[in-house]
Amino acid sequence: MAARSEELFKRAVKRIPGGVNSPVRAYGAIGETPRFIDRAEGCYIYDVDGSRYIDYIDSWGPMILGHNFPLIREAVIKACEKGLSFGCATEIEVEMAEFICGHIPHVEMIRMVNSGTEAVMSAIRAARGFTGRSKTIKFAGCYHGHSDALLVSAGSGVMTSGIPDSAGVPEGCTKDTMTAVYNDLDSVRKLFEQAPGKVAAVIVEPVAANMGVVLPEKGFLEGLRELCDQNGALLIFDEVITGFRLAFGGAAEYFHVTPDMVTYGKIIGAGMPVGAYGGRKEIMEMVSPSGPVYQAGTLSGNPVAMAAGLTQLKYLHSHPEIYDDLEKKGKKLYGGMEEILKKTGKDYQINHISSLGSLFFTGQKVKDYTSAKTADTNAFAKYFLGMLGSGIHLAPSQFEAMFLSAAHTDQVIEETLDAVEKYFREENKAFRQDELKGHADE
Ligand code: HOZ
Repeated sequence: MAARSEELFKRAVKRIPGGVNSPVRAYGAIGETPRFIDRAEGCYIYDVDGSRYIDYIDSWGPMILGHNFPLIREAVIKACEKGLSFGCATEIEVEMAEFICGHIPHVEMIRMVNSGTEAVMSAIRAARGFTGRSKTIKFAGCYHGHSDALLVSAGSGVMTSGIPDSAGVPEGCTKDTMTAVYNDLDSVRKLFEQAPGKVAAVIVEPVAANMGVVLPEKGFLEGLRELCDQNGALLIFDEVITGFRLAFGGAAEYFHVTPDMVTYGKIIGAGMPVGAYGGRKEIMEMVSPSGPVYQAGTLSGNPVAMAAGLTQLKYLHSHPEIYDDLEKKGKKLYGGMEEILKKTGKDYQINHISSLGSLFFTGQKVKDYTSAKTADTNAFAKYFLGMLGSGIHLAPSQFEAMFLSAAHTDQVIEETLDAVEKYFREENKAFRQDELKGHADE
């Protein structure tokens, strides 16, 4: 069934570490061959063996309008006709910055980079430059890309890699990173007390989506805002996943909490390799060449990527109904999954908000890294394969999110729910049969 993918994977492992260019793609947590993708359209993705799947990865977030959205494709083709990269200033970079700053009140200035990793790394450097302090507080299970200082108790692929933190990161690089517990303000307070006057910034995924989806409890983000103000530290929202997805103004708008700085990733490139960091003018003016914090990049603000990203942002801004639609679709999908779990007697957890959701194979409420880790990853792997067999393409890890797009129709969501129900009914049957067999063997 996946002969061509298998063949490609055999070739890939000989030349690419683990056969992939980003670990989570390798299906390591699933024990299967990754499907190699040929193309995608709307809510569907097609592999090289000709199988079609309903896609819930959405390129890890940016495909809010669905894959290969015609307007974005046309903008990219038009931009390509003028040349792919100049390494010089362009008009579209100015338009992009003006558009974002004109519509997101807490972003007064913004700098384009090429990925979320780069955005976060640079934002923290700017925060350090601005405050003259060196320490950062992050949260266990939050993932902010793979820069040295932030690969501490990280989420995403690190959670399934079997190693607590990455090799190759010298102690010196992480000595200024302090780790707090998500949804636990006391843990943050204690860290501030341990290092008075030394914390430059608190960085948080306002909705954690790299240990599975974990929602901020009431008062958590507001409490972080207060603690940062009391301690003279900056609050950075990593909105690589939530930016322009939960609301046009991201989680900051959704929860009415204003960060000092924000980081964006792939979403602002509509899937092209883009990231950005921005915030208050006085902070951003610290960045070179207007200030002493150095940060640079030949491909930053690349005209093709800007054309894709700006087209998506403009479309989202002029179609605010998309956000209500995503809320409704989220309720239908994740609410439907909750009903199925109740019916089939499964005590699993579904965390969800708007288009983002996760099914955790645990009976415990998932509110932080420790509770997320109680999930049964073998049960997830079985479920993943069952869903793949029914034509549903999920992220191949218990600790990643499901992403809905505007292209997922009600009918497609119903098909997905049918597949979920079928899986759990069959799994219950198999379980009962094993039980009966167990008794017969006694
Ligand atoms: N959790 C990552 C996205 N935020 C998964 C994608 C990747 O690392 O390739």
